[in-house]
Amino acid sequence: MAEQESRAHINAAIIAGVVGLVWLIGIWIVLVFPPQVEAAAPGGEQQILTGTSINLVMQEWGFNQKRGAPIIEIKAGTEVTFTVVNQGRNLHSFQILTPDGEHVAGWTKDEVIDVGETRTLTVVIDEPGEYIYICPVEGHEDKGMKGILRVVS
Ligand SMILES: [Cu+2]
Repeated sequence: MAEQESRAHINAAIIAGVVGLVWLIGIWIVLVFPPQVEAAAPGGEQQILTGTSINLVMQEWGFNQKRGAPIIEIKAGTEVTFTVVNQGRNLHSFQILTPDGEHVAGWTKDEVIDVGETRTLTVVIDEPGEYIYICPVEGHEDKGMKGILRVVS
């Protein structure tokens, strides 16, 4: 009788152990191979946004995608409005810089966009060239919140 009981306990412990192990393996798989909720574009090509009205969704750690950012192509001397929404869990911000890192437009890391907040930024860039846009919050650029802004004549 006592032997049967302890056997039942051992079986319960083994089942609990197996269930726990399956959970851990599942969590490990999700962490190591995160599901691609929003791929950059079908076929993995770099997405390109154009026009005078550019919509950007910020999240960890990218613009409009899980990691990285689309290429934005706008016309020199033309008014372009960026609508930026923070759909992440962290504070983010949005800034346009020259290739040398000089501020062109947007907000600093101290002028963060709250979670759930939407902001618009209207710019006219006269000088054609390859600019960048980033989230200037500490470390976010390195995590993927950085994209190319092409200004074409
Ligand atoms: Cu950010």
